[in-house]
Amino acid sequence: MRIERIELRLLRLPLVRFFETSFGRIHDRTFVIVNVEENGAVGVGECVADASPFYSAETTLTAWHIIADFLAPLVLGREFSHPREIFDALGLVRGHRMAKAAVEMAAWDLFAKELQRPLADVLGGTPERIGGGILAGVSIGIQDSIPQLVERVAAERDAGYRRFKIKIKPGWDVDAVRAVRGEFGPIPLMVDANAAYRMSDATHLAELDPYDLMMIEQPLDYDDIRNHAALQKAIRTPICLDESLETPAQAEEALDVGACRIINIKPGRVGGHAESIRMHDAAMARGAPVWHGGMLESGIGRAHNIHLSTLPGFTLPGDVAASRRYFAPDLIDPEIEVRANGTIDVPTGPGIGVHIVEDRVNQACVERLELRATA
Ligand code: OSB
Ligand code: MG
Repeated sequence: MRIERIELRLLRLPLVRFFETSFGRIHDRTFVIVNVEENGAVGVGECVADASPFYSAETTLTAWHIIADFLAPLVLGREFSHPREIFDALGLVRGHRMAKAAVEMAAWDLFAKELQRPLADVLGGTPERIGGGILAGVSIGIQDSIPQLVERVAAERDAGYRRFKIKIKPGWDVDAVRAVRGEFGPIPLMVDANAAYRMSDATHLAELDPYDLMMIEQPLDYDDIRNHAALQKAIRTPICLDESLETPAQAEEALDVGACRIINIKPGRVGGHAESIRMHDAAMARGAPVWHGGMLESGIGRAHNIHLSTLPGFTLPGDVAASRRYFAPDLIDPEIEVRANGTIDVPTGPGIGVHIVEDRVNQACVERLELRATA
């Protein structure tokens, strides 16, 4: 594989519904789509960085800058025998894993398309083992009132989802969980704090223990493994880390010191598919369950996530849901849908296996950049 041309497009798309976490409410997504090309074949990736550096230090515009000025020159015109070589080829650049992931994942799609094989196969996943469908869950943002939250959970349950994650923050936690448990009984339920608590909140967080949550995701700061280990000793609810785990080594450390019992993998956060596979393998070797996170991706990033979710360690339902929860219309046609049994079919065509509606991408595009290998 030799990438001859890279095209970056900066897109802006309104969300179907606002999304609120402990760090704020958003109404739209601004993100970068990366095309990598060889002999007319095109691979595509989506950068998960957000307009603001709140979930992570990277932003849409830092990713654009890093890809255009540093990553593209490291891959253009160079011969790779496999896309798993790409991440290491970008090693000169420190950090910026979201930018790296967008390029690396596009290269996996290109490679799988050239082989005429579904991406899941090339990643080492086994869609057959899971009946051709991955387990889909939903992430439900902070709402304006508890009755609105209950209404949202009911709507998602009726749409087929079998696992519900609700966002929490101080002032919107125990009461919200109690209300959802009271209304829906023993549904698979979990919470995500997006780093909104301090260690001094430990006794308050222990009040969640009686509600049998599958896990609490990222209760403390992104760079605080030590206190997550202390908190896990003080609460019964299993801790899952998201923001804290950017590298496979960080996941190993977190599991080994007891800072978490469950791992959330987002290829966008960790630097792409190869690093995700390494993190997945490290968790499996330690017997820790893994699930696939989401970053409000369009159908392009979503399709990548579905393929990666077919690896055997992804035993818990992910935040990988249907297109219609996010964008109307999505950038792909047909859209990704959830079945009544709460699963999402893995596309069977070459690469990510979804049809991208170029007109829609171009309509949402606010900036474009073309980069070529210097012959
Ligand atoms: O913490 O998992 C998170 C969205 C944006 C940034 C961070 C997170 C999320 C989600 C949404 O929870 C998951 C999704 O539905 O894509
Ligand atoms: Mg999270």
